[in-house]
Amino acid sequence: MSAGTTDTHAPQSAFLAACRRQSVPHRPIWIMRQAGRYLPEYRELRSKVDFETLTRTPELAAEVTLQPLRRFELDAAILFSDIMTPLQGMGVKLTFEPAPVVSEPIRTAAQIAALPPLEPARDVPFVLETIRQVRRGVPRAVPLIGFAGAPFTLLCYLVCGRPSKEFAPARTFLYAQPGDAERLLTHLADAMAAYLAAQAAAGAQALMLFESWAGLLGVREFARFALPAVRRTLAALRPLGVPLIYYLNQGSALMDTVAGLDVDVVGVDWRAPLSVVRRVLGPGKAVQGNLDPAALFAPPAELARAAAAVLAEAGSAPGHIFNLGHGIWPDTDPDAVARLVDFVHEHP
Ligand code: 1CP
Repeated sequence: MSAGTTDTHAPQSAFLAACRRQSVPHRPIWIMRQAGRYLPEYRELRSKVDFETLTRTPELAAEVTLQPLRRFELDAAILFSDIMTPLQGMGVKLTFEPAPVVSEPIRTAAQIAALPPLEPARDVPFVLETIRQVRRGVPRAVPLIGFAGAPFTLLCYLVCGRPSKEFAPARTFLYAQPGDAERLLTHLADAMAAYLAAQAAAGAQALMLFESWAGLLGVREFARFALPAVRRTLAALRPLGVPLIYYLNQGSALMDTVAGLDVDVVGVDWRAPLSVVRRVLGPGKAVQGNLDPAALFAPPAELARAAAAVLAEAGSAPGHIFNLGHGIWPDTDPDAVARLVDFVHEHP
């Protein structure tokens, strides 16, 4: 049985209970990038409308948010948007090709000082309206996750201008202009706090920060730059009372560094077993993850074995939300997702 099938109170959902480390009737599961190109119904819509228009048209963004929930008994919805969308709201010129490309990378003290604060109701009203529409249309009272990019991950795109394997300009920026880096991170931390608070006010029931490029940094640089900025965002959001999730990609070496963060859930990639992650984080944190997206390409019995291994490593203590370790790949077979969701629900 999925969360909310028999009751309409999302606060009693398995997902929200697991965020709070309460016991659950079944293990909740949702999938990073669950709305997207692996779904034929998304591709169909996307063939007529470009990505940016999708995200800026509340009816369409709400429709895409809901598409995976109609197919699968997922335990949470995630807003269909992008981590770069609020930066566009702050006047940063960027295009999606399909990955985000910033036409004038931000690298100077003057550019940083000129960045305006984000005023969500004025700058990204369509995101807030999408949230309101999703909340009205969501089936089975599934809770909605709002999200933002974590400050350092946003800095990577702003400083480099485009995605890259090494994000060399962003990393050299930290060493060459540490004061500018700290000012940019502080600005982004405040902007994302305002953005996420507005999402919660519009109806988002959990808030997630994506640190997709955590793995670029050594522990020392992470602790000096990325961590204080995340802490600043989280501190501003804590009084709201909604569960807070911090996802780190390639963050295995950073687990003891994030263990002290005031966050409800730490999301992780597949590289370290959840048993190790939970031991390092301690009993005060829930964990989210961490099946390798590649496992969805295995024959059903192998996929089941891989999912069972994740469940076993997570253990039976409350506070595990099943997810992939990173976003689902576009060429994934939706039937594999259906099998995974059913398997996780059948193995509490
Ligand atoms: O062609 C298209 O349809 C555009 C592809 C696309 C999509 C579907 C982009 C461009 N963004 C998105 C949606 C999106 N992005 C969502 C909502 C979908 C869902 O989860 O159901 C979310 C949560 C994001 C978040 C996001 N965007 C992250 C963090 C998560 C992660 O994967 O690490 C990051 C790093 C981005 C940047 C981005 N935007 C788009 C792409 C292709 C990328 C990745 C670029 C890169 O690899 O650097």
